[in-house]
Amino acid sequence: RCNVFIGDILTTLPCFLEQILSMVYLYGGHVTSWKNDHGEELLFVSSKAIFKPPKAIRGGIPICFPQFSNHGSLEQHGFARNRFWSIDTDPPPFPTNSSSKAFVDLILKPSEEDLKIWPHSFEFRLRVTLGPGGDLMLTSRIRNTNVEGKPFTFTFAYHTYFSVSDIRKGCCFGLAYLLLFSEVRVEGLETLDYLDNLKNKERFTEQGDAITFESEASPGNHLLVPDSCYVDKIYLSTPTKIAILDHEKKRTFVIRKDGLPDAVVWNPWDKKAKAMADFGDDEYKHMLCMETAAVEKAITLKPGEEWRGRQELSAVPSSYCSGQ
Ligand code: TA6
Repeated sequence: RCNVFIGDILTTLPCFLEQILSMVYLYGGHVTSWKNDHGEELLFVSSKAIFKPPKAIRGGIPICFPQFSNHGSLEQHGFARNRFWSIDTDPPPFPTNSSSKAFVDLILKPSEEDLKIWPHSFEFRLRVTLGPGGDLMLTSRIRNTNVEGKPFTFTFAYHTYFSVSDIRKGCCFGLAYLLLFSEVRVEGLETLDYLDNLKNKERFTEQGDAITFESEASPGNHLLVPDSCYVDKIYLSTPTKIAILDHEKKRTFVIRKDGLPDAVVWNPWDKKAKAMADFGDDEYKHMLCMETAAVEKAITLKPGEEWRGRQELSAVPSSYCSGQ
């Protein structure tokens, strides 16, 4: 058994929990580290990240809930990543295909404040698991616990920041030839409610079997977008397996997902990087966000219903990446 600090409380836990708890912040239910057998960090966290409210931690795996992006009254990407979660000491049975013992269960419920801005009772249980081969699994279970019979609707993403040696030499497989759903948000003006306002969106299909990067937000910016705009390239109905090839490191990240049909690809590139206080000017070169998400088709839960979204990350030698 090991003594660990959870927040500022000294707690004794089984030692394997200590390893997991060193990777997860209760603030945001936020995974901030995932290392391979050689102790190499596989996730990107900015050197300027802020690990306390009101900013979400810049890097790792922010949880976007109850909304992806910023439409309606909620803050960008919802409030879950800006709240303190608790260790879930009494989770209901977790049907998982992992035999791993190294996991931690976290839980988030809405505060009175949260209910004022999003009037829905929920239980959000997150299990972070380190698999026997070093794979990292996140499984979210979101249950509608409204007693007055109200359903609720949400969108969701695991906003994962992968560490890459050089964004200009990396590429993604498994996304091309898919319908691309580009949401153009014009800053300063009224934000487009992109879920209901499809006419403002462009849909087109990527060409080629791999996606490379040469500018902000995404591969091959097809939209002539003024700097004042955000562009999120949201890939719809993507395969359950996506690969990111890092040429220099001879490494491939493999992302497997369930319940998360969409994928968002993002890199701020140079101008936006300079404009972000919690991001180093040159750090954009060494990170790529590949976000497994449920965005285009929002999820509706009736009272008592539960939704599950799972992503499993592994890092394998590059021979894997022949675009399989
Ligand atoms: O990655 C998708 C995205 O919506 C980008 O447009 C960018 O805004 C990014 O999320 C980061 O958002 P954040 O609120 O964490 O600065």
